[in-house]
Amino acid sequence: MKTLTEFRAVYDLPLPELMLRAAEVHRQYRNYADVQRCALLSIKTGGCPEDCGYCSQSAHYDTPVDRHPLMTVDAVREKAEQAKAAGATRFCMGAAWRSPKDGPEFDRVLDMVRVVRGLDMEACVTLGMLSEDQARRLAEAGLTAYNHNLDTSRRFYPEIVTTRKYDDRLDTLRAVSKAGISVCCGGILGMGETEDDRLMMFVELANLETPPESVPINCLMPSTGTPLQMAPPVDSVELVRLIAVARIAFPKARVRLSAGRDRMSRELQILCFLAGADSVFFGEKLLTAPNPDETADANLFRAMGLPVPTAAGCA
Ligand code: SAM
Ligand code: DTB
Ligand code: SF4
Repeated sequence: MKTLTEFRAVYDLPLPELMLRAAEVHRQYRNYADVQRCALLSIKTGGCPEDCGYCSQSAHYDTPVDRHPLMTVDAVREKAEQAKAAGATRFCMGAAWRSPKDGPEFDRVLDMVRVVRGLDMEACVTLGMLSEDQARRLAEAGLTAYNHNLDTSRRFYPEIVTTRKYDDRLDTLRAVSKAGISVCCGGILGMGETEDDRLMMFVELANLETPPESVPINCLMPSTGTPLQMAPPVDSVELVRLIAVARIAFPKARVRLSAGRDRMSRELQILCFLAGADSVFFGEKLLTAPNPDETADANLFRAMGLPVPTAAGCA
């Protein structure tokens, strides 16, 4: 599938047919019992020069988020060790930068990547726009994946972000692929976009030279002070349909049920896994916004009959 017409035809299938098709792909290419748990850490918080209308960390908006400079490598090591002990197999680090500046701070991030890889976890970072040289240095440090979301369709993008262009995002994705790093790229639902906008984002992803290794699907976490603070929640069936289409379009990818789980029922999350999602962020906080706690996730995994995450690993 490469065109909007093809994506839309699948998206509009009767829901049981769509779910069954996604399940067939899921069974063929992935293991339903392997739901990856990723830990997320904000290594540099707030004060970002970009004006992304959804983001609590943009300096353009007056939000309740406190600014924090780049963490030390030792502090990150401690968090990564805790995450590993709690059963994470991937450790994702996010920085509120437009793009990283070469120098001591970027070198520190390279050290953080080496620390996470040294703990035998996958390492992912999201630092904004990268040069080819920065991507190469991250690859040399052992980075597994780079998260850089297209967020929405090309046509809707300027309604949400004006301080950079859609093509800037695509340039970074190309630099990341060229350096041999896996691409983690997806978007946000619930920003006022249409269902076609969401599918057009998938068309962009499907037409990349290398398809993404992982596709995060975030539901907007509305943050006080941002232009999208009053946005209504995403329709549940639209979310499930989109996840099923992601599974069919990107059969080998991790489809990540990312931000927004704290507002979803257990049943909706289970529907998302049945539609093909196979990864979550766990822990009470995403970067700045809340996420379900350990008990809620233990209940969720128990209800599905999957290994339950505990502080000592998996039971
Ligand atoms: N500054 C870097 C960038 O934008 O590429 C990295 C950090 S940024 C916070 C990472 C991603 O988080 C964004 O691309 C966006 O998709 C997601 N995100 C940010 N705020 C969000 C929100 N309020 N709700 C859902 N997803 C959000
Ligand atoms: C992604 O797609 N979702 C994560 C991760 N990549 C970096 C971030 C979600 C952020 C949710 C809002 C917040 O915590 O501020
Ligand atoms: Fe900055 Fe990233 Fe937030 Fe945009 S999404 S304001 S680039 S931290």
